[in-house]
Amino acid sequence: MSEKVFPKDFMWGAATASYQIEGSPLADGAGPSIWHKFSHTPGNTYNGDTGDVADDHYNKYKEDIALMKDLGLNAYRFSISWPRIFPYGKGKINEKGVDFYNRLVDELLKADITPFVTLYHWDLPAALQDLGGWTNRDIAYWYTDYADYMFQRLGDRVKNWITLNEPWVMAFVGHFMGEHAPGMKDLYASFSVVHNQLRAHSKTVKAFREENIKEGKIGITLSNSSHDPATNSQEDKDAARLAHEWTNYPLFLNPIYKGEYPSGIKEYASEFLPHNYENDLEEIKEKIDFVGINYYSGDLVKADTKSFLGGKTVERGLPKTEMGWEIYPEGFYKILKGVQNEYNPKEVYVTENGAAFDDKVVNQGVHDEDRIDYLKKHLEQALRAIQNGVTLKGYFVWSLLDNFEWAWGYSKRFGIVYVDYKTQKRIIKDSGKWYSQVIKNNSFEF
Ligand code: LGS
Repeated sequence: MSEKVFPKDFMWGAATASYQIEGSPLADGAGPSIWHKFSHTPGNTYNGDTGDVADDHYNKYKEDIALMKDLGLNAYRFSISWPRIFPYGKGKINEKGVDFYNRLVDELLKADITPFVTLYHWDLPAALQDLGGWTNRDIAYWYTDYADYMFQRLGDRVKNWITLNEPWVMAFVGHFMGEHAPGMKDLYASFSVVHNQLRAHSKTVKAFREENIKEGKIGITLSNSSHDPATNSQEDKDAARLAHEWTNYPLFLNPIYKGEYPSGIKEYASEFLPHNYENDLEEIKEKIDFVGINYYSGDLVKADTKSFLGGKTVERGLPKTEMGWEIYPEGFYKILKGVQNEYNPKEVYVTENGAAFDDKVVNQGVHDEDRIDYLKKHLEQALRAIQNGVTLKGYFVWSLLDNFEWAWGYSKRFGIVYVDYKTQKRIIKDSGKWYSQVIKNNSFEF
């Protein structure tokens, strides 16, 4: 029995992001973000959905913190909307935007909930996109100035900081696939975005150290899928390794911890990286305090010379979530263990893990057994990782609330709390009640 128990002081949280939950994107002097413009452009999101109202968290934050308290969360990961603070991305400050996050942080601390702040979860000030956004080298300075300003304003109370959320998604889904803001389709742009995000991240870590925030920690959150070879053939193994190095934590952690891009990038992507990128690697190599891992799914990779990167996904008949993503909990273990083995970070946090299912309200409740099963199987693997030497210190379920799922709009629900978008009523799903017991017992066996 006792081996099912999580370490004492384990952080149990839930995660959200500004544009996905806040609503009121232009309130109180905020400037538009690239997601505001992107979602307001016809054809970009399911049903033309936008973040104009979302969960109205901008007005309901107190009620939402009361919910967190009810659930027993001891940590909460949220993001700051950069254009609420700097409506034009740099220069003029919008004090009312700072006020919102001041109130939010104070309310969290009053509820004994530890804030984990993501400085950037994809809502770039639109004014900076007009200057080239993440493809412009100067963004490393714009971003660091913004981040440093937040350290000064919130650093007395916020001790845990995440520089970037899923820089791979920003770079490739936003600049190569065109499915996210800013909607570009340019592989060369994607690689400058990778590189400039790394530069921005490291400059910000340096600025953070200079601020000398008492007990302050800083890290980065990376997206991951478990890419496993379909057979033991060298071709399949190579294809899976390339997919891993191009899309998962190595793309960012290799430069951060080792000062070089992974071999699969050097071999196949040097021509896409910005000219003279090598000159920045020394500066990018900068110690961080923790690694944030997001994990949802896995896929089986088969060599295929006709496909990009020489591999394609093949079906293995596993059950899928409402997103069509495979449920593959063992992959979670592999990712966590891989990070520890390769970089030996001081601390690891699971900054996102969760699933969308087709939730329905029945007799005023939401009986989402499938989500409970998903979470349980993934927590099992998280515990296994801890027992095998991974320095995992906390777990944040995605998400606290159903919310604006980017290009999918409101059609996909990831919350442990259901949101009725017509009335803005919140209903704790059965998975929320279950998670609350997990937190209380510090174990998923009860
Ligand atoms: O809402 C986003 C969640 C939902 O699923 C959140 O804002 C992001 O940080 C994060 O990307 N999120 C997410 N990612 C799952 C990606 C899994 C891709 C699997 C593809 C298989 C075909």
